[in-house]
Amino acid sequence: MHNYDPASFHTAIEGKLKRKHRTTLEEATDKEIYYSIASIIQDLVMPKWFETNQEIQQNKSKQVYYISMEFLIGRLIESNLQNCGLLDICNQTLLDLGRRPERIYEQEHDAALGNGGLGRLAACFLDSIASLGYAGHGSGIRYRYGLFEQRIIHGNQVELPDYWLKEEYPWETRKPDEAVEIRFGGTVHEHKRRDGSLEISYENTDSVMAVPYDVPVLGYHNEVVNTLRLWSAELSPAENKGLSASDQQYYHHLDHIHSIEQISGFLYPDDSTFEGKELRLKQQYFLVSATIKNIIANFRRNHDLPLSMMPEYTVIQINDTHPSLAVPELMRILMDEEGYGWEKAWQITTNLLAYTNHTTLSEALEKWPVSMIQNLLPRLYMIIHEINERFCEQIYTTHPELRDKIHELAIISYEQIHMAHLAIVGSFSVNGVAKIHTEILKNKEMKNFYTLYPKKFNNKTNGITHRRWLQQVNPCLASKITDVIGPRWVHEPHKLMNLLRYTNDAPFLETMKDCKQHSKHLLAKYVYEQQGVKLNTDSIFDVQIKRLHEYKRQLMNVFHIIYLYNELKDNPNMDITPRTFIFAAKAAPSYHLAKEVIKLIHHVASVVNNDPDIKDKLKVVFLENYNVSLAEKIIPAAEVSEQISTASKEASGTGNMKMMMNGAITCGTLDGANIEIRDFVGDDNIFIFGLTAEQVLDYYAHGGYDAKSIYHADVRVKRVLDQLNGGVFGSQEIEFKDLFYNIMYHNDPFFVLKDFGPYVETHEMIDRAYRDQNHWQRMAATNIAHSGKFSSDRTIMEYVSDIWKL
Ligand code: 26W
Repeated sequence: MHNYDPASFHTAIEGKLKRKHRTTLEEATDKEIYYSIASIIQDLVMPKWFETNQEIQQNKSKQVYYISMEFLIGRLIESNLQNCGLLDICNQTLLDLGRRPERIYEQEHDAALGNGGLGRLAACFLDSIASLGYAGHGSGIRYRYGLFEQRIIHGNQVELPDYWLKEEYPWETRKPDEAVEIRFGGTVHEHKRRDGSLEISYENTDSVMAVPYDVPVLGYHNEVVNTLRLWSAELSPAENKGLSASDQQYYHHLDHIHSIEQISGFLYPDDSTFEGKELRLKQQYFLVSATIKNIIANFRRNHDLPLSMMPEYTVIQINDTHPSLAVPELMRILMDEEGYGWEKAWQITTNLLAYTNHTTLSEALEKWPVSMIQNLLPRLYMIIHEINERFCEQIYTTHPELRDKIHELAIISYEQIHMAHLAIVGSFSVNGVAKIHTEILKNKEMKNFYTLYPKKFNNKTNGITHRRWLQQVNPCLASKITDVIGPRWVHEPHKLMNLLRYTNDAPFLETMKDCKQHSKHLLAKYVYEQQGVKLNTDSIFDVQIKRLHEYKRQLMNVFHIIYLYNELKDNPNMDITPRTFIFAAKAAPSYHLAKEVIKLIHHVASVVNNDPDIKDKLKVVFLENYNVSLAEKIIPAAEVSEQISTASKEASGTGNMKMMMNGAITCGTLDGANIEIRDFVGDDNIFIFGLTAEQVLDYYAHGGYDAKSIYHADVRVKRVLDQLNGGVFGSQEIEFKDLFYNIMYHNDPFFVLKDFGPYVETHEMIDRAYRDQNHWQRMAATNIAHSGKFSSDRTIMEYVSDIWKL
C-alpha cells in the first residue's frame, strides 16, 4: 500500500508537522506526532478506500452489513500501521527520533463504543471481513460519550464521562451529503387508493438528521478498505427555525435541539439487565432506519434492479436484538414507500435479515412496552402487530401441537413486545455464538421456535482477530513463532498447529518463557507506575478481566484468595507457588452487587498486600478503567486465564480465546467456548472444574441445592463467609452484608459455594503444575497451537459460507 522507507517516512512526518502543526520534529509534542502519522495513513488509505468501493460497484459483489449498537474498536493507530505494512518502519523511525513508539500511540483516545464481548466481537469481525477481502461494512452509532471512564476512590467505582471526541478523531470522515432524515412520533393516516392499496401519511412527526461519519477498516496487506459507518444525530434543516434569543420560542427550541443531540449522546453502560428506557429505543430506531435507508440507496446506486432483487446482493446481520426494529422498518419502507404488498415485502425482508443471539440471561432479553412503541413509532407498531397476528395464525393452522404454546411464542404478549421473537420470525438465520450456547437455544431457551423453524438455527463459534490479539499485542511471541514455523500463520491462522512439532523443543519453550517474562515485566512496570505496587514477576500471573457480573463469579475468585490468605496466616511456611491475582472490570453504574465485589477486591487487596507475613507469596491488584488498551497490556502477561462463569451462563466468552492465544492456561468451567477450547487442547492442557450446564439447569428447574448446608459443612467456606460478614475486610462490620445475604438467604443463585471446593482443588493442581516449568511451557505452546481455530477469520469464513453467501 505504500512505498515508504525509514528515511522517506521520517521526511513525511516532518512535512506533516510543518504544514499541519507549524512545528519541527525536535519540538513537536507526542500528540502532534501522533496526528501526523495518522494523517500519513489517511493519505494512503483514501485512494484505496475509493478503489474498494469502485470495485464493489463494478463487480456487483454481494455485501454484508453488520448492524450493531456497539463497536468496541479501541485504538486504531497501531493496527492501521500494521495492516498497511508500516508498523516496523514507523517504530524504527520513532526510535531513531528518540521517541518511544508506545508513548506516541497512546495519544489516541480509545474508541470505547461498546460494553464488552458483543462490541469487541463486532470490531474483530470487521477486521477479519476486510482482511479476507470481503465486502462488508459496520453500521453503528457515533456516541458522543463512550463507555464511562472508571476511577476507583477508596475502593469504590466512580464513573466519569468518556468524552472521546474532545480532540479531533483523525480516522473519521463526515459525509453530510449522505445524511438521511429519521422520523419519530406523530399520527399516522391511512388512505385507501382506488386500486385498494394503502397510502400512509404522517402528521406532527419529529424529525432528526442522521449524519454519517465513516471510519476506514483496513484489510491486512491486501489493499482492501471497508467502511465502519457511525451515525450522528443532528438537527434537521427543516426544523432549524433560525430563531434569535429574543424570540419567545428560543429556549423551547434550544431544548428541542438538545433532545435531538441526545439520541447519539451516550452509550448505555448496562449489559446485565434490560431497562426499557425510551432514549435507548430512540437510539435503536435511529440506527436501524438510517442504516436501511443507506443500504437501499447503495443498492440503487450499484444496480439497476428492483428492490425485490436485494437479497441476491445484500445481507444484513443484526448483532443481538438491539437492531431488530430492522424487521418492521424494512416492511414499512417496502410497503409504504416502495409500493410492495405484504407478502412480497415479507419475502424480501426475511431473506435479507440474519440474527445473532448473544445471551440467554432472561433479565437481559429486550422487551419493550407496547405503549412506548405505539407513541414513538406508531406506524412500526401497526406493522409489528400485523406480523404478530399472521405469525400466531400460522402456528395455529400449521403447527397444532404448538397451539397451547402460542402465548409463549407470540411477539406481543402481556403488553410487551419481545424483540428476540421479532428477530427470529423476521430472519432467515438465527445463530448462537458457541456450540453449547446454540444447543441451549435450540433445546431450551428458544425450543418452540426451533420446532417451528429447525433450519434457521445454526452455530457460529466466536473468534478474535489474531492480528491484533497476538501479532500486535505480543510482538515478541509473534516473532518467535514465525522463527520456528514461518510467517504463513498470519494469513492462515490454523497453521499455528505447526507449533505442535515444537512442544518438546527445549530451546523454543525457553524463548516462549522469555517472552512471557518480558510481558510480565512490562505489566509489572505499568502496575508500579499506576499504583506503586511491586509485583513479583516470578509469581503466577493469574488474570480475570471482563465485565463485572454475578454470573462471571469474580466473587468466587476473591473467596479463593481469602482462603489462600487464611492458609498462609495459619501456616506462614506453607509451600505455595507465589501468585499475583490480577483483576480489571467495570460494573454497570446501577449494579449494586457488582460494585460491592469491586470494593471487596480492593479491601482484600489492601489486607493481603500489606500483611508482612504474606511476603511475596500473594498479591492482589485491581487495574482501573478496563478497556481494549488495558486488555492489550494484560493479556500477553497472563499465565492463568480465569473463565469461571456458572455453567450455561456465558454464551461464549472471547477473552478466553485471547489469553489462550498468548499462552495462558485456562482455569474454567464447562461453559461457552471453554468447552471447545478443551475439545481442541485436550484435558491435559486446561484446568476444568465445577458443575456442568446440565446440572445447573437441573438445579434451577427442580431445586435441590442448599447453600447453607455447604456453609455449615465446609469449614473453609464458613470461615471465609464469616470474615466477609464480620468486618474483617472493610472498615465496618456491615460492609459486605449484601454479598453475604445474597449467598446465604437467596441461596447463592450462581453456585459459588457449590463450585468453591472443586475450584480450590483445581488451583492446587495449577500450583503444582507451574513448578514443572518445562511441562507448563509445553501446555502453553499446545494452547497457542490450537488457538488458530479461534481466529475470527475462521468464524467469518463460516458466516460467509453458511449465512452470507458472499
Ligand atoms: C439490553 C442490555 C444488554 C446489552 C448488551 C444486554 C445484553 C447485552 C449483550 C448481549 C451482552 C454481551 O456482550 N454478550 C456477550 O457476547 C459475547 C460475544 O458473543 C460473548 O462472548 C459473551 O459470552 C456474551 O456475554
